[in-house]
Amino acid sequence: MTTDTTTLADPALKAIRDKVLANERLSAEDGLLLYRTPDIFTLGELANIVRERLHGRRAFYNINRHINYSNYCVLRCKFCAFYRPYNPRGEQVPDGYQFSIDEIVEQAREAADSGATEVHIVGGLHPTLPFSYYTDMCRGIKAACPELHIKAFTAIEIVHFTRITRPRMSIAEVLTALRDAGLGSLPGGGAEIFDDRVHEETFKNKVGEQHWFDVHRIAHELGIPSNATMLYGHIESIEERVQHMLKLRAHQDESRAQRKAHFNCFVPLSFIPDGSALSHLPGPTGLDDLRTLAVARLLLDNIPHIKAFWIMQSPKLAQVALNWGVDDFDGTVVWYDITRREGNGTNDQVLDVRQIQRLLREAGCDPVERDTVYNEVSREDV
Ligand code: V47
Repeated sequence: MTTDTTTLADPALKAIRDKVLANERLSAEDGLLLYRTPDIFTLGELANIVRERLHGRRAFYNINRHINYSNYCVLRCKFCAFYRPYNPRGEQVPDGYQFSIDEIVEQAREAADSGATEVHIVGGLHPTLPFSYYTDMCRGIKAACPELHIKAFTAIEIVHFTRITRPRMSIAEVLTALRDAGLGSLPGGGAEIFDDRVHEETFKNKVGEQHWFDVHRIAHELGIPSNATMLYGHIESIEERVQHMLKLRAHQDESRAQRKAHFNCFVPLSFIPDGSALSHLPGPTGLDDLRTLAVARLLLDNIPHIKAFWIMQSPKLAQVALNWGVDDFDGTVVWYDITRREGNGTNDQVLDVRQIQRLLREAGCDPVERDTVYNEVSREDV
C-alpha cells in the first residue's frame, strides 16, 4: 500500500482524498465538507481524478436541437420565467405560443438536415392539448426523420399525460405509448430539489419527488434510459443539495442492479433568476457552479456522465468545469426558451460544432461527438 504524503491546505480533505484514490463511496458528510472547504483546488483536482478515471480526457457533446413545443402551463413555479397562463377563451396571451405538429416536425427536419442526432423536446403542462398531440408529435418526427433520437418530456409532463387521458392511463401505459410512437429517452428535468420545504416554497403545485422517481423507475424498468437534474442556487441549502444527489444515487444503485436502463447523466441546472418570481435572488456564483459540478462528480459514483449545460452555466464556465469533474457539454441547442441568458436574451441560443470543439480542446480535452446514449458518432462531414 502506498502512503499519500500530499500536504493539503484543508487537512479535513485528507480522509476524502484517501477515499477518492481508493475508489470508495463518499458519505453525505463528505459531500458537505466538500461544499464548505476553502481548498477549492483540491476539490477540483479530486473531481478531475474521478472524471479522468471514467473518461480519460474525452469530453462529450452532441449535435442536437431543443424544441419547447408550448410555454402554456397550468403550474406557477416560482423559479420559472418560461410559463405563460393559458386563456381558455382563446384570447391571445402576450408571448404565449404552442407549435403545431407540422411546425415541430419541420424543426426536427431542419435539425436532422444540419446533422443533428437528437431532438430534446419539453414544454409546459398544457391545459387543453390531448395526449394524441404528444404521440402524433413523436410519430410525425420519426416518419420524417427516422434516425433522429427523440429525448422528450420531463417526469412532470409524463404525470400530466396520465391525468389528461380518459380513461386515465398509468405511467407505464403513457411511457409505452410514447415509446411505441418513437420516444427514445427521457430528459432529467422537473426534479428541482427533492425536499418538502423547497417544494412547498417554490413549486408547491407541481408533483413532487415520489412521482418524479416513479416515472424514472418505470422508465428504467421498461428499458427507457433517462437523465437526472437538480435546480440549484435559489432557496435550497447545501444539505438539501447533498440529499438530492444521494437520493439519485440510491435510485441509480437499484436501477443498475434490477432494471433494464438507468440514468446516463446528471445535469446540475444553475438557477437563472431573471424574469421569475424569484428574480430578487442573486443566483449561484461561478464558484458555486464549479463546486456543485465537482461535488456531483464525487458523490454520484454510479452515474457515468456529469453535464454542464452551457445554456445555464454559460459556455465559459462550462469549459472551465471540464477540469472540475464535468465530461459532457450538451450540444448545439439552436433554440431555447426556458431560460435566456445566452443569445442576447433571445431564443436563438446556439453554438456550432467548431465553437464547441474549440472550447473543449482549449480545456485540454479530446472532443467526442456522442449520440443521446453516449455512443460515439463518427462522421466525415463536420
Ligand atoms: O425542468 C426552469 C429548469 C429544466 C429555470 O436531461 C430552470 O440532458 C434554471 O431539464 N433557471 C428544463 N433552470 C431543462 C432540463 C435539461 C436541460 C439540459 C439537458 C437536460 C438533460 C435537461 O430547467 C426544468 C427546470 O428544472 N428550469 N426554470 C431557471 N429559471
